[in-house]
Amino acid sequence: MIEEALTLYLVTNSDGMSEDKFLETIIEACEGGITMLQLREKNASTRDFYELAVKVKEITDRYNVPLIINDRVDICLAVDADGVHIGDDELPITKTRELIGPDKILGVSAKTVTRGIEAKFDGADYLGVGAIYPTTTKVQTHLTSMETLTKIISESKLPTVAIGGIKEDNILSFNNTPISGVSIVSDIMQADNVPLKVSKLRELVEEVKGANSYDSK
Ligand code: TZP
Repeated sequence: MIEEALTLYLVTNSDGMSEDKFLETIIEACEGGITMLQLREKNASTRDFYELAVKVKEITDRYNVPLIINDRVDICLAVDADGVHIGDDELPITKTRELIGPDKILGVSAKTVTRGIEAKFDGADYLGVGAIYPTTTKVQTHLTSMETLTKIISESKLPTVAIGGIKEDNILSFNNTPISGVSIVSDIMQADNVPLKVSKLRELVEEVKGANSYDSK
């Protein structure tokens, strides 16, 4: 299930968007074929984050798209989201797993092989690795090479999404890397035609996953 859900994973950014436009973009992304959605609100108050998460969950439930909450275990539990994604500065992985229970999805950001192995051992379901390419989305990150990405996947043996600067025109660069999918913010959130963009991205990432599974046989 997680392997399919990671295929085209939208991470949201509502900066500079009205709420209506934001929700409309999410509806269009679901219609276009995203396979999972992470609600990422770095600057919202707890109440605003919660209220937005309730609205987003109504949409993702309608389209059967799993909803992951960035960082906030409390919001994940409050809206009964499908899971939570944590970075380095959040609660420890084992504590997060303890709080969310065995059934919710736990994603962890990893930039090193050590962190990837730790995440596997401590109960993560998947890894997010990046930024692979330079990104214009506001994040504190540095670049991770394709070589490190490949090593993290082979050593941790966890399903892994690549993130950071991934766009329609560079997805095929993952053709020899056994990723389970890609996480994308701006190429989807800022697209002029969101459903069309998502369906093109989905086609490309399915091609990459198909090529990689063929290679590994
Ligand atoms: N973590 C590493 S890079 C990144 C996050 C959340 C942002 C990726 O955004 P974009 O617009 O897809 O480059």
